[in-house]
Amino acid sequence: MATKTLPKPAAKAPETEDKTYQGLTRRQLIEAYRLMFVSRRIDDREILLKRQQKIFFQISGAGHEAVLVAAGLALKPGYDWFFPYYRDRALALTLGLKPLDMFLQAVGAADDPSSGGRQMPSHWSSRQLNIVTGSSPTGSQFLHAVGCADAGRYLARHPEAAKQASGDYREFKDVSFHGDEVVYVSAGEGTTSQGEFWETMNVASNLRLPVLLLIEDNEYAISVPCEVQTAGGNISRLVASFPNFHFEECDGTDLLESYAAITRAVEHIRAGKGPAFVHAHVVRPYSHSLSDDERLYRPESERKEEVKRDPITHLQMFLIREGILDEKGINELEKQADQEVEEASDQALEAPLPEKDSILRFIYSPNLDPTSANFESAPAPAPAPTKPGAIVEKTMADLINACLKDEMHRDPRIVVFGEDVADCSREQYLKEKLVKGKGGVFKLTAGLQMEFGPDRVFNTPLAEASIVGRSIGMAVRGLKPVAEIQFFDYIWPAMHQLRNELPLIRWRSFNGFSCPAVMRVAIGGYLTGGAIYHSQCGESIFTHIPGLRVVFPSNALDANGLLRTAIRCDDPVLFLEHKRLYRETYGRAPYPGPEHMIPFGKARVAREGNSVSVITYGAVVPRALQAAQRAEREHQLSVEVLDLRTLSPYDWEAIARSVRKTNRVIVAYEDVLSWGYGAEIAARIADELFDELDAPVRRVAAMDTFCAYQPVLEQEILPQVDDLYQAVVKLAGY
Ligand SMILES: Cc1ncc(C[n+]2csc(CCOP(=O)(O)OP(=O)(O)O)c2C)c(N)n1
Repeated sequence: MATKTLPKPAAKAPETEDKTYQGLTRRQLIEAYRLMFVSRRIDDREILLKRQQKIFFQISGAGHEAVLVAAGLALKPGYDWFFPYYRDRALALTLGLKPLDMFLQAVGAADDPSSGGRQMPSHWSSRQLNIVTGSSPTGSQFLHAVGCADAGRYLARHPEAAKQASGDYREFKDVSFHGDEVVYVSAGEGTTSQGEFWETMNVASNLRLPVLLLIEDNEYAISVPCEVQTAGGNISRLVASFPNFHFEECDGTDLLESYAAITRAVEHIRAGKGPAFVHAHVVRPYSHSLSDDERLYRPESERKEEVKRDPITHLQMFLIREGILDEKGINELEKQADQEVEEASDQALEAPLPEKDSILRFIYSPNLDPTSANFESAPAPAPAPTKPGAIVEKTMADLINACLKDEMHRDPRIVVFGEDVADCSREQYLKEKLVKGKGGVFKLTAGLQMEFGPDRVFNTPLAEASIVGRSIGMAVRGLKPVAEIQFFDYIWPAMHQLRNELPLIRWRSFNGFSCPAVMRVAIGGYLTGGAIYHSQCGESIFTHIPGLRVVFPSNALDANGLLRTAIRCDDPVLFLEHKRLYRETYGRAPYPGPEHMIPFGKARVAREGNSVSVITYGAVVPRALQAAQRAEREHQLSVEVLDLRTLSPYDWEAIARSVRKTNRVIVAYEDVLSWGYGAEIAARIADELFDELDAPVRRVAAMDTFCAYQPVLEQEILPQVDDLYQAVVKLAGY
């Protein structure tokens, strides 16, 4: 808590000096009042600055101060973990952020400690205080809190995982845990309408996670009142049947009532009994934000009623009534606070702005470059232990599984989870040898639970957002989640987490936090019957996101080496595994040993040639190779096939080298033609290699429709060997 020279409590008889109120001393109450008052004054000052156009956005914490100071007093900064939302100014102050920190963010200064001028005001972040960088979407923070709590529990059970290690991401991830820490997460009552809230309640309840959910209910979500958001108009009534929770509903404008409620909640959590839910009724005296005018939807009478419930007036009257501060003391305190706020705001207005050349900093790890030679390690095939002397060719599925196994032995921070990834959730069946175990719908994780136990390999509820959201919380905390999305076709419920959270954590916190999680995703078609919802590609949607590495191997050896790089690197990775390639005869390879790594951004020349280049990846690679053979056989054409292997980053040097050699190029991909991954590559070739071209850049891809069930239709829709062959021959003759 911030220390200040506070006005002394008013003189009282000695026995009342020691009196406490719900456990808070008179001195603490004065400090609480000061923090609430400073919080309000920062809002007032920001509003002024916004009107003077010296800052560019304002959202206030007005009316929420009491419950937030109470939460700050009941919890421990730098020990507990915090996933606050934009109204939590008074909490952030109580935990130790300074008014200057807040104004620096409001003006967008280079020294804004939360984001280096990148985020709007009220998006708190502090590595030192364990306040984890927040975003603007409502509710996505809930699942991060779950993941953070998962990680705390895991670390308490596996303390060896916290050890520093060199040579991979662990070198740059300090891990701390205490065993009884609380993970705080908050939101407004409107945000409880989000699915991610319910996913959070479900998991936190079921796993008895140490999460404190604070719902700050000011009855409005911008202009939408709570009875429209919430069936029955009261969220406490709806959630009451979740098991293992401790529930509190309190007047969040009353500091003491709030403190008592939160203290009881925290006791429940620290005792390991499960999560807690505190529903605090607060007020919102300043409209939703400065972009909103609540007079448009709230009558004067309602707003006047609300004024009577102002938490600051409430506490001020209490302090006077109890003889804790007299009017003089209040005036002195407020004067000091005003001065502090004014000085901080003046200082921030003078602060240097971020340099324009800093824009690209911290999109990726500044410490570990996965395109570097550090991530290059040749395969060292070894005879399989079961068949001494014999080098056995393995499928892509085998070698992904082998990589997971080897890496889990090497790094105790790795946890593997998703839908159906465990061998068997009802462990006794495995122990009694009643079942063999499943290990993934494609069996990629088979045997991992049996080898590493259910703490490290487990099934999750059928909820993709929560798989990615929990991964984020775990990775922020220092674990290495290697989660699975069962089918690319069902990645969309997690899109918010994948687009607005996972790849942004480092950039938006100016390297305060990082999130090097790996998401393995089964992708693609050519399945004969896969149809619309088991055949999708869509990689370009993800390569369009800065901060995310996107990998798409075409064969077993590459899958093994690239997955190892993905796991050891310090950035978030989307690892796309083509279902059709999992068990193909094409691209099998011997087990390459436990150290094989391939750097990102290094393409592979799958076939040398000098007539036409086919730039491709994934399941189109074997098809392009077949087309190339036929073109050679029938037309004596020498076709080069370049397998990109990673899509973001991609190997521009290799593309340029190939185009300079052949002067004719096709970009081929399985996804629909228009707006696909090849559009960017084709555009860049046209832009930077125009003088090298003897023919237009061509694309071969799927038809601009969905993948149909009937094989005759599927065959027509997806790009086939014949399409590639025809395109090669035509382009060669151009
Ligand atoms: C996912 C998402 N949808 C919409 C918005 C726009 N928005 C910002 S705040 C807000 C209302 C939130 O209301 P509530 O959760 O009750 O919190 P309050 O602002 O009232 O404290 C909305 C709709 C957003 N930020 N994120």
